[in-house]
Amino acid sequence: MSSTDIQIDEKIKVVITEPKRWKVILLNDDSTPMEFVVSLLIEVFKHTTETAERVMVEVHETGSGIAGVYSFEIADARAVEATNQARGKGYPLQIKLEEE
Ligand code: TYC
Repeated sequence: MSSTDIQIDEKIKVVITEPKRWKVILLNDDSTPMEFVVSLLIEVFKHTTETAERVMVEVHETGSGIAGVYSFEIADARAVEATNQARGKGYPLQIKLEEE
């Protein structure tokens, strides 16, 4: 090493964290039709008829239920799509996102 060379002693710390996951939660109301909620769960949240009916009944009986758990981008996009479809039909369905 000549007198002008410099030596760099560098340590790089790599920190990997799991991306956060978000629950899409359906809230109960008195007027959104049960069949419509089931169809949203199938079409937007990719449920089977059986699991869609189970989630819908859970929301109807307890006040809320989880439609799915996703990255923020997917949770937000599905919640917006479901809300838009409900508003398009004049239903008051409420959907919220909650960090897992
Ligand atoms: N409670 C509604 C009814 O009796 C059905 C319903 C289920 C509404 C789930 C909203 O997120 C909901 N028609």
